[in-house]
Amino acid sequence: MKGGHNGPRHELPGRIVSAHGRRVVVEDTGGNSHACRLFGRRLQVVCGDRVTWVRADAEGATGMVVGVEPRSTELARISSNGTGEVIVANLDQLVAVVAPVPAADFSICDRYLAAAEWADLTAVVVLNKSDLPEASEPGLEAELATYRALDYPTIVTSKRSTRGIESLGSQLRDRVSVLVGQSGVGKSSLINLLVPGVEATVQEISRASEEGRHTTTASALYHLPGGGDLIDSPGVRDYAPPLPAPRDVATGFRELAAAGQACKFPDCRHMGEPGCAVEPLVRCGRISPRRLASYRQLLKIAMEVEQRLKSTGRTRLKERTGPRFRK
Ligand SMILES: Nc1nc2c(ncn2[C@@H]2O[C@H](COP(=O)(O)OP(=O)(O)O)[C@@H](O)[C@H]2O)c(=O)[nH]1
Ligand SMILES: [Mg+2]
Ligand SMILES: [Zn+2]
Repeated sequence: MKGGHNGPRHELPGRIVSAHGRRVVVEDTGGNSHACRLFGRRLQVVCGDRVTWVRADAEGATGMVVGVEPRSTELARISSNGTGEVIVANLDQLVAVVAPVPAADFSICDRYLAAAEWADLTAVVVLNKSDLPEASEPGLEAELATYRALDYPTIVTSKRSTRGIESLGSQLRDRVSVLVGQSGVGKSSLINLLVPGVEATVQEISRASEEGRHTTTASALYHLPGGGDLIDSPGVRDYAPPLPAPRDVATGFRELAAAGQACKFPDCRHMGEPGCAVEPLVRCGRISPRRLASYRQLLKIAMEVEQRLKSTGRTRLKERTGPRFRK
């Protein structure tokens, strides 16, 4: 008999521990994993989501996710078509990983940190591959010092020498954290050190293509032996978070949010307005010009988004002059 003898199929609580498109792995309350499909086209889940699922034989799966709980937090990005796309749900902490190779892109790091501010996540900066000779370039240390001065914990690590792995471990304890950063910086390698027994796929990259190839598209959640979870996210070439209104973009940058209190105009965008309190602090070295440049890049995107919203808003209004709006 279809449906078995228990009547309606029994809905069970679970958590998404791996997501690759519409193929997901659900962990049940006993810690067992189940390959699942998603029920219906509209259901979308990401790593960290709390879900309800049922046992069901589906193509290559033994379960079906039928519902998703409201999220406490989410980390998202703007996808190539300009819409927001959630990457990870129900996390507390973002760990931005940089390395000397591939060359550290601190503007991406700043974007992740801004995303963490907006999503109410604590944030940490990790410099991995400290064993490489390129790691001792003074420029790198100066950038780390900038983050430290902003009260972001910074941790220097190495997969080779295992330097910093213990302090990274204690920073992660009892929290749900996501590792983010350019492809090839060593996120999966760090997970393999921190979570004994797992084998996160480490991408072997040739020196010739140091940018790292974008091969992983799945994300996965691992349990830390001392408590807490760690989520490996696929590497990115570029990252931009969904942005607030232009006047609020500075809230993603701690030093600009603080300095902005003293600007002459309350809605100052720190773009050369008279009485701006930010620029003098940049000139005297109290605010990093590189951080200001990162802010201005995001501000530019936010302004473009606002422009687009305004123009589509107008079309929407026109479309709405249907019966409901006609006098
Ligand atoms: N020298 C050195 N190489 C590392 C370190 N961590 C990772 N790698 C190498 O960097 C490459 C990319 O690592 P992977 O963990 O896949 O990076 P991911 O793309 O951020 O997940 C691999 O060849 C790793 O062996 C490190 O601390 N030192
Ligand atoms: Mg990886
Ligand atoms: Zn200003």
